Amino acid sequence: MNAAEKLEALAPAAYKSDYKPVWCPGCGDYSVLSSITKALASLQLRPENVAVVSGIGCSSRIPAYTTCYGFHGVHGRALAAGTGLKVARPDLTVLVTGGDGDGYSIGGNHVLHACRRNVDLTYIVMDNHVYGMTKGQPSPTTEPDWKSKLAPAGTGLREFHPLVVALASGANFIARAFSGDPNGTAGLLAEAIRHPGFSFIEILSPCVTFRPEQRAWKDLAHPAKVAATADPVQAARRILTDDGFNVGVLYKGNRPAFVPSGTKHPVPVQDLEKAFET
Ligand SMILES: Cc1ncc(C[n+]2csc(CCOP(=O)(O)OP(=O)(O)O)c2C)c(N)n1
Ligand code: SF4
Repeated sequence: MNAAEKLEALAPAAYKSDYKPVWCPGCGDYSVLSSITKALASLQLRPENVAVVSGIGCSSRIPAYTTCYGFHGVHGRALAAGTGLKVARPDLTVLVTGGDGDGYSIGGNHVLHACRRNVDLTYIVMDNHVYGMTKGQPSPTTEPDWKSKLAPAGTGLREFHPLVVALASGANFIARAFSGDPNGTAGLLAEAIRHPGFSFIEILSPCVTFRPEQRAWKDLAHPAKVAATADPVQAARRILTDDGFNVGVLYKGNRPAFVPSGTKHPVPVQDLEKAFET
């Protein structure tokens, strides 16, 4: 029996911290948290070998609710922190989590370059088409005719299409999930974590407080009818023409993950400490 086999098998509860989430009752993010813990348990990754990195927003609270290492950073900068961590500590499994505001507004430029760099990490966006934490402003994925206090006549602006942008920018794995299907989402997350390179998973996660009409997503979400493709042209056609509720792996590329040359991996902590002394 090797050392790993001697370790006790971990159930999803082992990845949940004692902090009680402060999300509104019915928020989709509860199910996403549950799916993350299920995915980690299915892969039997030890919590001390996983880091969950986020920015700011309701969805970005996730790191505190897990027993993994966590970093709750600055709005829109989660991918910068997560990419740096993975490059310095490639032995860790890195999950970067956040919302559509965090990722597609203030953090949009980081998304493009994280896709392009193709560092081996998993980016999980809980997309509710609104800024939940700051009380319901439109986000880049908000529909142009959605009326709110800040935009009483709607924004009139075309929505950002994250999956197409991710594909064009070089993400190596692209999936859409729905929080209302926690087991299906856990399976997609596990597949995303296992796949080498930058994996992008967009989870439709309703904000029941500012977008109560999103409760109807449970009737709209449906499994993708076709298997994942490794052909970016086919994936682009599919993603551009689907109804936005097509759930499953939509693209599974085979680009090798980026590994920086000339770096000793993992960098021993003593070496890092020495670098700070001089
Ligand atoms: C630099 C900076 N700008 C703006 C804010 C205010 N702010 C906090 S969360 C947030 C948006 C949150 O929306 P989203 O990322 O979609 O997450 P959700 O709350 O919907 O899960 C904004 C604008 C901030 N904290 N820091
Ligand atoms: S405001 Fe919306 S996103 Fe934030 S916790 Fe409440 S339901 Fe969830």
